[in-house]
Amino acid sequence: MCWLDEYSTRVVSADGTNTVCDNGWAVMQRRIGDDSVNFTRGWEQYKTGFGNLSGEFWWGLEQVHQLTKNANCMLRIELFNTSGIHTYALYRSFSIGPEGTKYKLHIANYDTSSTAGDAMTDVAFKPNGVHDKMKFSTTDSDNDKSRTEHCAKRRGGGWWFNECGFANLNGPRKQRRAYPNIRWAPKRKRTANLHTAMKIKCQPR
Ligand SMILES: [Ca+2]
Repeated sequence: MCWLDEYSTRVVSADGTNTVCDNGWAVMQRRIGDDSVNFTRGWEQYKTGFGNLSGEFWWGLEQVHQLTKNANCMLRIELFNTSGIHTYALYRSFSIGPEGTKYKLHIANYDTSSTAGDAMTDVAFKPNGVHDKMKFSTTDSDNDKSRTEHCAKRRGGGWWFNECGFANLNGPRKQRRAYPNIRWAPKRKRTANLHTAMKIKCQPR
């Protein structure tokens, strides 16, 4: 564990909350496959964070907003799937808006050398290949684009759901056949994942 300031010239967050740093990357989400933490939670918990920094955790939407609001940031997603394969997806542009926007996601510039495929910004698979500009939804706050579904309630977890979408890294580990719920499905190709991490690196503008 370390203070983000050691690695970044940007402020940590309004209340100074710290998170894990991994070679200069601030870890905003981590699941290590031990099922120790339930990721299906309400808005306040996703806002402020939950879990255990030495194991599975969600840092908090407010902290991520504070970190990314005045900086140029990248998001690196790391996956370890049920086939035993490690992959990653790098987005060279990442930030989230304030709570008033429901922590609206801004994600772009997928690095094509990434190995996991693009499950967040692929316009060839509109709408659900695109999570950019989506609002965050939780079981008690439906801000997704589906008029018929409450994606967070139906699929579990909390995410920037579309209708509902190709990615849901906070979904429950328990898999239904149709929807592996720790989900990363570029080009509709579903993978079920055991371990995940979401890491941010920022530079001042
Ligand atoms: Ca809905």
